[in-house]
Amino acid sequence: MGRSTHLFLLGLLASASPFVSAQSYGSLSPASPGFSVGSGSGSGSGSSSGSSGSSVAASSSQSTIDLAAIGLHTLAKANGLLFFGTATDTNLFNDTAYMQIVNDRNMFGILVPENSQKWQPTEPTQNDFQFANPDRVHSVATANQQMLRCHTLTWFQQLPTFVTTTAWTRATLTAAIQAHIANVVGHFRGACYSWDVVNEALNDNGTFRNSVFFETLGTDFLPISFLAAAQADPNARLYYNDFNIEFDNNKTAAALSIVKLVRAAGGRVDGVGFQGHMTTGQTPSRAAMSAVFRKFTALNLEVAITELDVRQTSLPPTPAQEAQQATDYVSMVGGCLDVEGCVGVVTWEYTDRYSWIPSTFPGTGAACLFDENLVPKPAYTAVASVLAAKATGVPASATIAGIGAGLTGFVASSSSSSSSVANSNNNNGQNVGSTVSSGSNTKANIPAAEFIGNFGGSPGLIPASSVSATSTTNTGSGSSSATGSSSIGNSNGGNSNTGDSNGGGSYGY
Ligand code: 9MR
Repeated sequence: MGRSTHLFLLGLLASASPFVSAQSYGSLSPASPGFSVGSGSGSGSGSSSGSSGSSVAASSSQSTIDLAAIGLHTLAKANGLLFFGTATDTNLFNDTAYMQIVNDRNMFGILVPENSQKWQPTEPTQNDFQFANPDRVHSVATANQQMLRCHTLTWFQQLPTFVTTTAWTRATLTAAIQAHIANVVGHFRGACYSWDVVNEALNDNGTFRNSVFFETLGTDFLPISFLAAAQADPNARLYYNDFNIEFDNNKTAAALSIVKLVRAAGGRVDGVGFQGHMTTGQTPSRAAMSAVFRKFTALNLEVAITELDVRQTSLPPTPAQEAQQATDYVSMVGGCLDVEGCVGVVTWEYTDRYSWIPSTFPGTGAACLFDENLVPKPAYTAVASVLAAKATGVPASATIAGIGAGLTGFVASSSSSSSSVANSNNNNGQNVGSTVSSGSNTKANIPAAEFIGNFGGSPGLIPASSVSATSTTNTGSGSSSATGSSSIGNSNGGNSNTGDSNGGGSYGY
């Protein structure tokens, strides 16, 4: 029996309400053809356009499903995943349209500070710790009842000058790592679902990267870091996180060796993060991806996709390129869905407006699920669709019109002009305004009851029963992450400097 999907769906049935309350975003609506997904129960369902704040009635056994309204996190939860999330940071918090989507826990159930928890911003000079910015990210997550993935501790980039210039000995660098981790992890104790303890320790050929850590300590910097993190927060899941380990190559094998190495030294590693910085047309198949994940879960590890984006190699993308991107996103997310022990997916910014890709790889980009106008792309619909299909158990027999081959799980039919009315309430007590989605909608047959009620509860909290059987000793730890029970305050200045002063690093992906 896979995950807790069936129990979860039973729970949804039990809490069913007569309405599917949908929300949407102004920027999502008319400009996103094929976006809303309605059921085969007839065009009347949910088509009362223009009535502000109304709900979409489930008038028969099936109802209109708006994949934007349901949101990726809610769909992921329906599959037994713990989260679908995004990176974000304080330098973007004054973009209200952008934040409206970040703040939607149906869309994103976990946030990751894109830069502000890194070593340079948190300890710019030795023993001087600065937490105002990451505290603000945590406060936003707490207010939204979202979890927090914490990122990152021992990494060769975004280091303060004192780390890169001090003439370290083994003893002094060990002490510096331990002090950094004790303070940073200690500050966020109880707030983090997981920590990326060591990030990107490997070269692409699988050898160790020549960082100040490796040069001074050899591989000992790995167990030193994991032991310090375990001591500072016994309940946070501790991850090794890297890119280009998705292809089952030497680097993949080296990542597995890192887990064994740390454990042999008495350290605790709970998970491996697959960053998932992919390129269109160069992404493993869903089956290949799940096979790689299983190599890790076989070691009693959880895995997650931690920084997903799929970049286009030429811009602007053609419809064919967008279809390829949709397929690639589905390979990644589907690969996770197919593996018990893959706990969730995080995108590295959800919109092209703020993606790191174009400045690092000029001429490439358009890598996110939403474009720079915050309009969801075919890749969004594809990911939402594959999550919906898996959750409902609809036979994987059809493709979604307009998105391309490779998407299964729906009985697709096109409808020319149906529109869905979005509710003005995001089920978190927050008024998010009402919009009307219209245009050429893709239709799908989705049993309504399996989604009804999914808006209730606390998607940002981790029920102990949802924690994968393959994860290690920390069951239930995440439940404290969204409750705001830690000592982290909410009063920070408006400083928008996330410490992102070291960008455009010298390594490639
Ligand atoms: O997205 C981050 C970007 O804003 C920073 O300039 C960059 C600095 O190196 O780091 C980016 O995030 C990286 C993440 O922390 C680790 N994996 C690779 C990500 C993209 O470079």
